[in-house]
This record gives sequence, C-alpha cells and structure tokens, in this order.
Amino acid sequence: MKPRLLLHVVLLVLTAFCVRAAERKPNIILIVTDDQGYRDLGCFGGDQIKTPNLDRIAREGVRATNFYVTWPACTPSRGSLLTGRFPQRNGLYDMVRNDMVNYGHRFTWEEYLVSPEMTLGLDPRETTIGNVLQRAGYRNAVIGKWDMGQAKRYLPLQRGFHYFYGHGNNGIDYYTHERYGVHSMFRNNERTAADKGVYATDLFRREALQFVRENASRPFFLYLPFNAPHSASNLEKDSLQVPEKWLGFYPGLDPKDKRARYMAMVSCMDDAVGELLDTLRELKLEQNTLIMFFSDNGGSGPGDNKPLRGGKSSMFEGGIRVPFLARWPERLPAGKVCDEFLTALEVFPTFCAAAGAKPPAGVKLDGHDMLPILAGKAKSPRTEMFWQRRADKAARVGNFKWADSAKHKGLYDLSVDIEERNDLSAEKPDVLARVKARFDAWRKEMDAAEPRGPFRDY
Ligand SMILES: [Ca+2]
Repeated sequence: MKPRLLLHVVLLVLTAFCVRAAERKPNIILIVTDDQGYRDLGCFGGDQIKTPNLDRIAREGVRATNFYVTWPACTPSRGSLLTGRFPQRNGLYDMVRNDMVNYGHRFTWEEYLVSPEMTLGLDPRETTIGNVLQRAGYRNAVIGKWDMGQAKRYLPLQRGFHYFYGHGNNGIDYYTHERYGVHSMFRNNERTAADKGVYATDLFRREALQFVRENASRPFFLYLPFNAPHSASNLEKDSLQVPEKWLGFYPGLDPKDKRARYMAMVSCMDDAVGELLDTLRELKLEQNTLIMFFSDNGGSGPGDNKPLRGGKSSMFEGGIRVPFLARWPERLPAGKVCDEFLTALEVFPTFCAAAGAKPPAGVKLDGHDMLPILAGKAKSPRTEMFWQRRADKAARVGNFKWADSAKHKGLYDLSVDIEERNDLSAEKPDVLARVKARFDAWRKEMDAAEPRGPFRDY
C-alpha cells in the first residue's frame, strides 16, 4: 500500500473509532459512604487512616473541597441525590426509622410491619435518577444501603433500578444483616438470608464486581452506597464491626479502640473500591466510566471532620460538608482540586448531562450540571444553600454561613473562618438580616411546592 493511501485508511479508522467513542454513553458509578468524616481519607488530610484507593481516585480525577449534602444525616441526604431536589421539596425531610429501637426495643415481625421503617419511604411520585437513566438505555443497580423505604412500592426495582442487593432500611448488623432482630438483606424484592454471617462490605464488593462484569458491554449505572463506616444497628456492645484482617492494617493500635476499628472499617471499604477500579481497568472500561464518591453526611463518634467544626446531625460544616471525589478520564482532568461551591443537588443534573439524558419534564430540579466546574472550565453558578432539620436551620449565602440550631447559632465568614469560631451576628447585622431573608424566601418556596409525603400533612 502506498504511504498516502495507508495514511487515509488509518485516518478513516481513527475517525470511525472517535465517532463511536463519542456516541458511547459513559458508565456511571456513584459510591456513597455512611458517616465518613471530612478528614477520614488520606487525600483529605487524614494522616493516620489508610485509603489508598480513594486517594487514587483523587490522583486520577478531581477532589472537591467545598461540597455539601442536603441534610446532616442519612435518609434525606440520600433522597436528595436520587431526586435532585431539596428534602423539603421531595417530601423525605426526616428519617424513616422507628426510634423505639434506641431504647433497646426488639421488634416482633408483626410490630415491624406497621412501623415507620416499613410504612414510610420516598414518595412514589418522585422521579429518581434511576428512572431517567433507565429511559436512556442504562442498566441500573443499587448495591448497599437503600434507605428509601422497604415496602415493595419503595424498593429499587419499583424506582428505576433493574437490580438490588442490600438493605432497605437505615442500618444493619454487618454479619447477621438484622436490624435489631429483623432480617434486612434483600435481593431484588425479596428478603434473603442466603449470605447470613458474611461481612456486609464484602458482600457489597462481591455484588458490585459481579454487576460490572455482567454489564461490561452496555452502559450501566451502579449506585453503590456502602453502609460503612456507620456503626452497626444491633443491640450488642460491638457496634463498630470489622474483620480481624483489617485491624491488622493498623499494627500498634489497640483493636478495641473505637478509632482503630472505625479506620479499619474504612480501609476495608476502600479496598473494595480498589478492586472495582482494577476491574474497570481489566475490562477496558476505565476511560469512559464516571466515578463519583462522597459521604452522606459528616462523621460521628470516631469520625474525624477536621478542620470543620461539629459532625453528623449538626448544622456546623462538619455535619454537612463532606469529602467528594470524581474521576472520568475522558472528560475530567487528573489530580485537580476544585474549591467551587457545590452540593449533592448537582448529582442528578450531572448524571443526566453525562448520559445525554433529558431531565424529567415538569420536575423542578434544585441543582445544575457540575461537569464543566469539575473540569475547571466554569465557575459554579451556586451562590446559596439552605438546610433544615426539624427546628434546626442553616443557610450559606456567598461565603456567609448562618445557623440557628440547638448545637450551632451564629453568623460566620467561611472565607476566613472555616472552623466557625467567630460569630459575626452582632458585628454584621445587615449581613445577618440578608442571609435570614434568603432562608425565609427558600422556606416559602418549599412550602409552596407541590406537596409530597410521607411527613407533610396535606
Ligand atoms: Ca449517614
């Protein structure tokens, strides 16, 4: 073949390849961890905890330092990322657990069936990101903690997912998979006891790897919400359950020490993430897979949120600002740190944009596509964010953060006071009034939104 002809052939093949690559929808993997603190990763400054695989995502992708969830605890935070809407708009603005368990109550099955954990969930009229990606041709799975309700109408198969393996409720014992005596592991719509005795993180690892292998030839969406490192929901003293092997990861630390056990739980989860990354590489899916990672709320107990103040359930930054990572080699730069103001409300529109899927018609979304921002090509359009948990309220307007809550009151300038130590309420009454007015306007908008269950009386 003459050199010029050969060149033409090569160019034609390359063009065809590029067109196909551009048309191919990316795979999407959303990893959410449970109560992992802002500094409970090496790449966020954790100097003792070992997370080599999450650190690898940061090295090969983007680490966002200024990312918030919508609620300082599990259920509403997760409802928001699945719907792209404030908890106060989608109706799931509190937990759906039964607090009797806090007093050591052990449910009978008959009691459990009529408890809030079974009867409440994400309003069936809400559209999930699963619904949207399913319509766009994706194969979807939830593997891990669902937490959106356990009655059949609330389970993932009825909410836009093809496969579910995990627990429907808020938390379980890592080995028995019971929640205070009630067996809680599901495969699709049925409870299963087939894996009883196996550590939950290892099961979610197994199922995630299998799902990726089975769907390597078509676009897939894997929502992988680990229950780690949340404490176990059991009536035993050992609530920080972790296999011995992972305690061995921290030689010299007392295996009974809560922080050591917690770190081992994180490292076990991190190792599962590592095998997932290796599998994507082996299957040649690495380049065209968008991986996103964040914690559903701030760390509690043995978690480390430094330099942020407070933790889970508080309106301090430590309750709502969480570690965030994203990697998509075809579209995002490697080793980038993004300090732009972003929230979990951005996840839904971002996945729509990545998949080339139309956002649901007639549904008010509260966020925006963050791909250009993570890529460093645009500034975040977000200038405000609002939170409410029962009587606790907070707002961020620009760099000013205001809260009026049981644990946290005052006005802080986050640009110079990320630790929220210097209350400026008395010094800057005009700013305080402006931020409060923005909160009131947001609250009015939420009250005027089309009512959704399960808590609102309408
Ligand atoms: Ca949580």
